Amino acid sequence: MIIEVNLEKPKLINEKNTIYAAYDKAFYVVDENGAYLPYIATFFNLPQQKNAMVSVVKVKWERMPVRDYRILPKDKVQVEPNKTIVSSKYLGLYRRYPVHALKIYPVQYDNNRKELRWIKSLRLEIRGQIDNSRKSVSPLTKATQKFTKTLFINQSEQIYQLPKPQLSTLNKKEQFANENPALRYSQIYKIAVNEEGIYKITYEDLKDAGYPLEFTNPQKLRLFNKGLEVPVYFEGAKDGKFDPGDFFEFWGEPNEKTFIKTNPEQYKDPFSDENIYWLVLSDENGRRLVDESGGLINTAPGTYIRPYAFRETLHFEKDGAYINFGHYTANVNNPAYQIDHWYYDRGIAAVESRTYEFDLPYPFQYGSQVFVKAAFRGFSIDTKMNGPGKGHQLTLWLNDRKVAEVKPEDEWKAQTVRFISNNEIGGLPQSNLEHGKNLLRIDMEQTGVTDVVLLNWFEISYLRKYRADNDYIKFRVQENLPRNLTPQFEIDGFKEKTIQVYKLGVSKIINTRIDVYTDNTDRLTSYRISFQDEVFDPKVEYVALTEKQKKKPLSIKEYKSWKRLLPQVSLLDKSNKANYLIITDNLFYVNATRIKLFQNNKGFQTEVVRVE
Ligand SMILES: [Ca+2]
Ligand SMILES: [Ca+2]
Repeated sequence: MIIEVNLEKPKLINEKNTIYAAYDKAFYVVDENGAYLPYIATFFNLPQQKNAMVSVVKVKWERMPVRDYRILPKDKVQVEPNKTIVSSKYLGLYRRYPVHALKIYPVQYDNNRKELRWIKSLRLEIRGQIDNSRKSVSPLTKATQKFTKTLFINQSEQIYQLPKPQLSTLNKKEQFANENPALRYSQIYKIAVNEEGIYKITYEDLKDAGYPLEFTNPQKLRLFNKGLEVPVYFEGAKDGKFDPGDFFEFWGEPNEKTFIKTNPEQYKDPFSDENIYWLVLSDENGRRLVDESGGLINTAPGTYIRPYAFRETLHFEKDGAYINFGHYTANVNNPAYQIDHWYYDRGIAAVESRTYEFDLPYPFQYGSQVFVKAAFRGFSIDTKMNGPGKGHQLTLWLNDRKVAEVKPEDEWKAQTVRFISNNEIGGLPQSNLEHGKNLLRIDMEQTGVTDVVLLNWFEISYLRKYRADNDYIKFRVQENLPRNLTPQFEIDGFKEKTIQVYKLGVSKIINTRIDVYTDNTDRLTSYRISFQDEVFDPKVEYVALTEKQKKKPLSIKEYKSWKRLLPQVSLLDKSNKANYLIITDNLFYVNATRIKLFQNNKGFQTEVVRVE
């Protein structure tokens, strides 16, 4: 492979009364005479996994006199005796492309003559041998072309990759166990959300975020979250172009329950509620929500059944006060993710009764199906409560119905977690719930001791009517429906008629019926959506909402590799080690790279990482 390099005259930077040569994106070395010189690093692709031979075929120098060039004292820095003007090294594989680094040292300084010479043009020959590789399948897709073009200096018809590795699925899984699969693709953008809902991303949204839509075949777009592909609903992808009017939708959730398996009180994520959905461009088609007909087909009596209520579980949690637990060593020694530090308030202290208001939508009126679960942590550490048969005391009430009670003899001690529920006792009556405002009350009656507890969160599980609240409802099929009948969902309560239904992870339901309906019991007149679906899996969830209730993400941003000059190096790559890590804002990046050079010269391998 022959490479022609043409270089511009280097910029001369005057700093602290010395001058040094500079190129954009250059790195720096110090030569054996102490001259501070730029070099350029780039990558090429060759079908071999060992170092290649690079030789200079032709070089044309230019010279200019420079006084006061930056010469560093040799005893203070690590010099690189470097007689060559080019060097190359095999770095490793990126995907299946062998990546070789090419370094060009285009500037030399002669301190006796006070003369700088620089390479104006250079012809290189790179020789390798064909290993076990093959040329990329041609023609390359636009996305791959764009990616190889940015990474390698090769012409695009000269890109080689290794054959697909013959790994078993298990091995492959092990190899990438901790890797974010989204980073294997190109055009990586991060969509941040912190609320549950249907998100709609339009042409304009992506254009505003700088997404290169003109190169994008929407069929090849894929969305990943926490290592798994998320199916999206796409409108306008058939023509292979992402143009105005096109959009996609997906079900988004906040980042939560990260530690709930090991620490059941940690419902929220202790570090961030922002969840990242990775939008990438792939060579393969992405997962899609399909259109599924929900037409009212079974109309004869005795063929369909209308479910009237489903089980809804709502989580209530407020970060009202941060509690340190500073004086209790067992808690101080726990890492932050093992113990929730955020509570409703600074605690409920005996003798006291405190009430917490919360909103519930449309409870069904009949039966005894209401279950409450609340997470508390003790706060007071009164030594009088250390003995046997002593502990915190509280009674939990829902709208003046007793849920459960903890007695001192239950020995709930000091600052430990306690879950309180009526799951074992039996459900409270549905008629005890109101649509809208409801009350959870905590009574603490213990006297003669200091008894303080903290409310972390509570959950109400109840039967809910199929009625939208604020033009939105997430629902599922009613429990224990007869299996020989087709469920016909009828959901009213909508103020607008632009109602759409999604079967989460599966489909968007079309051919639904939307009409104006007046409820027999409460005479509410509203828009109603009806559809039939043969699903009896009680875990399948649906969302029905109006167009206005679709959400927009917090942000859409291009993903920037932590190591921007070597984007092909994964964070988990073993070659990524450093003795000294500088984490900085973009603002200080240039100065930080100078510290990096200084530390490198002292023998510490140093990395600079920019925060976003
Ligand atoms: Ca289109
Ligand atoms: Ca909390």
